[in-house]
Amino acid sequence: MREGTFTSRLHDPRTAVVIGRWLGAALIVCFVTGLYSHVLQDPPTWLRDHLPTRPAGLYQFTQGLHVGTGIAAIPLLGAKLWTVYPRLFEWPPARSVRHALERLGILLLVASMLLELFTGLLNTLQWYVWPFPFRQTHFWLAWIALGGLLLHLAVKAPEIAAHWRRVRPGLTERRAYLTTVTLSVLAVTAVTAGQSVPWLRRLDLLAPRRPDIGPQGLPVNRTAAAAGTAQTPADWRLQVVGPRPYELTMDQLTALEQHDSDLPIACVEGWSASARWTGVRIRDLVARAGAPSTARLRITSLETDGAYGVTEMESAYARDPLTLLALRVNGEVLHADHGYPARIIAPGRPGVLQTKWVHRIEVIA
Ligand SMILES: Nc1nc2c(c(=O)[nH]1)N[C@H]1C(S)=C(S)[C@@H](COP(=O)(O)O)O[C@H]1N2
Ligand SMILES: [Mo]
Repeated sequence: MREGTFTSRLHDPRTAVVIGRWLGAALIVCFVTGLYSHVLQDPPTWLRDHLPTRPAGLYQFTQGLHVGTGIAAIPLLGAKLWTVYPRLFEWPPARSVRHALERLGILLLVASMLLELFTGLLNTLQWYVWPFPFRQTHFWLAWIALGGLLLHLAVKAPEIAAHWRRVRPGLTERRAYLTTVTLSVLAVTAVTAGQSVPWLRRLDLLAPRRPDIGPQGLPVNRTAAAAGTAQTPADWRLQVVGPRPYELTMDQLTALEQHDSDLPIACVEGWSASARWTGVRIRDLVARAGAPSTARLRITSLETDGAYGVTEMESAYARDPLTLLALRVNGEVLHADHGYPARIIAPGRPGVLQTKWVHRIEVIA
């Protein structure tokens, strides 16, 4: 390193450790909640029967944390990089094989972390500027970043241990710097958390959704116009396919026993909103088709070319008394954008699986 180039006393290990702790904590929470979201959307066979349906708002909570910690990690990563960046200009670039590997690890860590936070942020803004599928990319980058992080922690363990405790007197400028970083984290959190925390919604300036704005007071990701489902075919029937298949008209559906469920829609993008849904229990529809309560279901929408037109529902959700084929929301017939004539609403599930414009329910196991 060229001496005297980087004069701030804050390019020091203690500052790096203090910020690293917060960044590390945010990333671990973000990773675990992200993994949870991934598993709910795409459960491996052995986990299918163990997905939790309670508490009903669990996914709303974990996904709120996922997006919240991811957003908080952005200023923290910036602060961390600023603290350590003089070391990125170390000269000569490698003193030994071990040193070269260590630096390669850092490169991988920083690159995967930046990409991961960047793709996540753009996804919350529904801005898909990349040609590759978001979820798989985000998922694999997370593992690469985790590997890089663990390697980094192992390599730096002695230094981390040496600077873990505060030495008095601390640097005044460090305290000022850390206060600034804390305030930035609080600020970005405060102006986005309103997308899922109702009492913060007036501050919700940066997040793309507010939980109370949209038809019937609920946000919409994909409108009926975009999905090509604004006009319901005149001959619409709910088809239920099982051992004893049958069809129901809307009048027949509304004549069945109706139930209320107070459940949130919790979008993977971080926003969530609760509502009172009214409709027929999925388990009643399934039983009527002669299927057992262990049935897994395939739900098909009138929407034919979207990524979420066909979804699968594990048996734990299908037999849950809160899981409905909803016909109404907050006392009104569903708006086209919320899935008229009928939509799925189930406890503890990601929003993408709460299929709208339902026209077929099929027992698949
Ligand atoms: N058929 C269909 N259902 C769908 C979607 C979709 O694109 N097509 N979007 C899902 C997503 S991503 C979310 S978050 C919820 C949003 O429901 P809302 O628009 O009623 O708030 O609907 C889900 N159901
Ligand atoms: Mo969503």
